[in-house]
Amino acid sequence: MFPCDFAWGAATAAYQIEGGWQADGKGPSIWDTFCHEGGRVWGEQTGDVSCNSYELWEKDLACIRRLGLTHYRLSLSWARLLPDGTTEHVNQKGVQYYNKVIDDLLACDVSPMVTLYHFDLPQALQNHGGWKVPAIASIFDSYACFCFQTFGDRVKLWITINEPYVCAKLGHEDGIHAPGLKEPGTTAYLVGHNMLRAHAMAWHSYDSLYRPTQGGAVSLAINSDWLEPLHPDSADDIAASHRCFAFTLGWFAWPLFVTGDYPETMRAAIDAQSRKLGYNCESRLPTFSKHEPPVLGTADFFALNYYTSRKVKARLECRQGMSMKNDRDAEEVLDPEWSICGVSWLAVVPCGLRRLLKYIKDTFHDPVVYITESGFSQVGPLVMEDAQRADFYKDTIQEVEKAIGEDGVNVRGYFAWSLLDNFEWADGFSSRFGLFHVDFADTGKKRTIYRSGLEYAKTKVYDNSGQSKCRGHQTDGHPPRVPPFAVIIPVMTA
Ligand code: GBH
Repeated sequence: MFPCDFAWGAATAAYQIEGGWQADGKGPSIWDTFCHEGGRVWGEQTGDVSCNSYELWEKDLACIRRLGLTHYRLSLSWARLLPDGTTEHVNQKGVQYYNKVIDDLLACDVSPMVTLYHFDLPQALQNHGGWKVPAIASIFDSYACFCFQTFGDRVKLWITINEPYVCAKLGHEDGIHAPGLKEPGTTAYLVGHNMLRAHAMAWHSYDSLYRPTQGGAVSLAINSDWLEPLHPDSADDIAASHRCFAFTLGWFAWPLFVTGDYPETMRAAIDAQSRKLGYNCESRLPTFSKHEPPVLGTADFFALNYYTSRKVKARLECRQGMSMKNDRDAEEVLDPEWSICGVSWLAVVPCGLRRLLKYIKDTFHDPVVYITESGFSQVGPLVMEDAQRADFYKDTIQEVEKAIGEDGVNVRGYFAWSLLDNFEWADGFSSRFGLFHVDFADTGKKRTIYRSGLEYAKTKVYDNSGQSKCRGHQTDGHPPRVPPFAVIIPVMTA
C-alpha cells in the first residue's frame, strides 16, 4: 500500500525538452555550445528544438493530466532566466514562461518539484571557469535566491543540483558531457566540491530567508546504482564495492547526511594512489572550509535517481595513471542474468532499488526519500506497445511498495524518467525514455502515449481490485525537515 499523499510523478529537464535555445533573450548554455561544436553527440543532434516545450508547454500539461500525476519534476534553464548567469540581467520572458508552467500545474492540482540545475550551465559562467572556480558557489546561490524569491510562493519542493556525480565525472573527467573537459583525476573532485558548496549555500539561504514564509524543502539529487560484491565471500570484492559506493553515492551523501565530509574510504583511496604516483602535495580531494556554511544537514530529504545495478570485484592488476577509475580501483560487471534494455549501461534490476532504499535508510538515518528519477529506455525501431517498459515500471513500483511496507523506508514519492522522449545527452534522440513518444520529425512534435504510459497511469493509483490505494495518512503535503546529523557515524556496508 502506498500512502494517500504519495507523490506520483514524472520528470524532465530543461535542455532535454524545451528547445527555444535562442528564443526571447535566452543566453547560451554549455550544452548549446557542446552540441554545436560537432563530433560530440550521436548523429550531430542538438537540443535546439527537441520537444519544443518552450512553445508547446500546453501539450506537456495534457500529457501530465493524461497520466493523472500528482507531481511533475521539471528543471529551470538558468540561462533562460539569467542570460549571463548573474542576477544583473533578468530575462522577463523566461520568468513568464516558468510562471505559466507553475501556475498551470497548480491549477490542475499538480505540485511542481523544481530542479535549479540539470547540467546546463550558462556559457557565460563557463567562460569564467564554470564549476572549477570557487566563486561559482556564490553565483549559484544568487541564482537560487532569485528562483526562491520568484517562484517559491508556489514551489515547495526544490532540487538545487541534479546528479553532481554525472556533471563532475562525465563533464570534466570523461569529457562526454558538456563542457567536454578531459582532466582525469583532478577536476571532477574540484567540480564536485564546488557543487556541494553551492548547494549548501543555497540551502542555508533558503533556510534562513525563505523557509520561514514559504515552508518548502530543498535537496540535491544523487544518482547511484545498487552495488554488491561479485563474490559475497571475498573480502577484496566487499572492500571494492565499498569503494565504489564511496565514489558515487557516498561522495555526495556523506557530506550531506553523515559527517559533513567525504567518506574516509574515498579520501584514503585517492591519497594512496597519489602516493603511488609520487605526488606528495595536498590531497586531490578538496577539504571543506570551517569558515563556510556547513554542508552537513543541508538536505531536507534524500533525492535518489536510480537506474541500474552492478556487481563489483577487486581489480587484479594495479594501474598507474591519474584517474578517478584508478583511484576507485574496482571493476564493475553485469550479472549475465540481468536483461539490458535499450542503452548498454541500463541493466534492468528492479530489486536493486529496494536494496538501495534499505541501504539508504540504514546508512543515512532513515531520511524521507523521493525517488526523483527511475526509467527505462528504448533504442532502435519505435515500439508503441512497449510491454517490457510497462513491466519494468510495474516491477519497480512493487519493489518500492515492499521497501515501504516491509523495510519501513520512508519513501514519499516516485518520479518516472521521463514524461517525454527527449534529447538524451550524448545519445541524442536515439535513446527514448518517454512515457509519451514524441515525433521529432513533426513540426508540431506530436506526443503519443506508449503502452507503458497507459499502464503507469493505472498501476500507480489502483491496486488489482481497482480501488484507490489510499490509506489514512495525511500531512500538509510537505516533507518534514530532516534534522542535521552529527553524532552517529554508521559503518558503510553494502
Ligand atoms: C539521468 O542520469 C539524467 O539525470 C537524465 O538527464 C538522463 O536523461 C537519464 O539519466 C537517462 O540517461 O554512458 O556508459 O558512461 C542517470 C545516471 C549516469 C546514467 C551515467 C548513465 C552513463 C554511463 N547516469 N551513466 S556511460
